[in-house]
Amino acid sequence: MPFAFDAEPYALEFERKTTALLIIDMQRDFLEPGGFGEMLGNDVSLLRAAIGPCQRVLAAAREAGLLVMHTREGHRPDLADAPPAKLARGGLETGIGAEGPMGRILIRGEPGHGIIPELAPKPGEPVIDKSGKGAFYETDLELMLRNNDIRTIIVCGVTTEVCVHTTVREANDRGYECLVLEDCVGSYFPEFQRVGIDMIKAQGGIFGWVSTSEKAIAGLNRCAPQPGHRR
Ligand code: TIU
Repeated sequence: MPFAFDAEPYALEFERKTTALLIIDMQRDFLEPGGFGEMLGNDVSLLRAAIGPCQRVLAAAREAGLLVMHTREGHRPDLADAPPAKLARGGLETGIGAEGPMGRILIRGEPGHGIIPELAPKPGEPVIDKSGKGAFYETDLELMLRNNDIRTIIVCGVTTEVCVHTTVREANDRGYECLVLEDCVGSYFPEFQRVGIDMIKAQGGIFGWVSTSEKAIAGLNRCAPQPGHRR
């Protein structure tokens, strides 16, 4: 039976079994004081504001039996999957692959590459390692979505205008309906947060839908199955 999320620009119908939660790049190097993001001069508190709402949505999604997936941006230790243009970008003295405050920056297996403990994946929840900003590029995300008959994706994570936007645009072009929760995504730039959210829902929802953690949780609670259910 279809349920609906209260959303902008209009309600988004969904079914529990065809809806997934995707949490993008909530990694220590982007969010924690002393990490790569802060080292670049960013105010990580702007991103950290999304942690509490993300935790509540994650709990509700798990309770409702949704497929929950997490992504991490990062590279192989040998950097063979890192485009030279990405490595050179910004002319950083301490950039991708360099020894940073939490191990080698954006390298898989290093402490800073890990997902923050507040949103740690549970066993059985797929974690998608991506080398790009979009979660579809050179990953098995689409295969897993298809294998699970997913049509609707609830999107949380960082940063709004970079990895969240890129992933939502990729998903939209592939026919998925994305619900972006504005208090569960974050940007180092308040203006980009505001405009990034506006861009998604403009023109009748050109890339998707926008809602809040509270409204999404209300929708998930409405669709929650009886105790003892199996996904
Ligand atoms: N995950 C993600 O958005 N990666 C970035 O590099 N974001 C920035 O805003 N730099």
